[in-house]
Amino acid sequence: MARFVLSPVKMSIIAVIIAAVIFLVLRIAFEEQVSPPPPLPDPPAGRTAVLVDDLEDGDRYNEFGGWWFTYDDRHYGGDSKVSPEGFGVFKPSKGGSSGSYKCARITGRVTTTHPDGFIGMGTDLRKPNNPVDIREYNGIEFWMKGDGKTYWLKLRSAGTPDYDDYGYELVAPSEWTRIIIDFEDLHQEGWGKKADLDEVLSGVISITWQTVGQPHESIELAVDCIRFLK
Ligand SMILES: [Ca+2]
Ligand SMILES: [Ca+2]
Repeated sequence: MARFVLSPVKMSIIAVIIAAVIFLVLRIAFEEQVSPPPPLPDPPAGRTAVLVDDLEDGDRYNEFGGWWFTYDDRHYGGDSKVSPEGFGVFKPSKGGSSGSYKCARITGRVTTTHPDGFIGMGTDLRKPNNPVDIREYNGIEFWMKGDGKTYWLKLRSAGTPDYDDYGYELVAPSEWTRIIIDFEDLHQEGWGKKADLDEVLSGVISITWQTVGQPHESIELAVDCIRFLK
């Protein structure tokens, strides 16, 4: 009777394959949610909400079809650093508002190498640099949680080509907090050319959340359940 003997090399290969399979199975098991996320909260009284993204599908696209991204000042001569970094690599983080499972989250640091150092994250409404008319809405709502530092919510728009975007400054609370901002309360920082709000809303490219001031040794900001309001 022929004996079936494996060489040490073959045994090593089989061991590696088994380890890889166990790793994949464990990874899938731990990523799987126990139950579906709770339904989204009701919109503010008397208003209608249109979802931009609740991040629960775990991908890097929002419901309008645009991409999530992060950014920092390293393309502009600085050395501030955001994590996760870059365009096209975004993944939702664990934990979310209203008992949900996922959110958009960045950490990092802001240095003074760039005179206006910054890091941030955002989501394009369509393909990159493809403006969308959002004049049918009159506000934006999202949940926010962070480090108590101040951030700009900005609407990047074709109407503000000099980047003096319409936005709103807010402090990131330590617990998930609902934020409602009416578009009429948005304003420019004021260093650029004055732009017409209606024109800005007619060509919005992305929604971004960006640090204010510098330096910041550590940054931590999460947002979730982003919706336009009517
Ligand atoms: Ca998504
Ligand atoms: Ca969520």
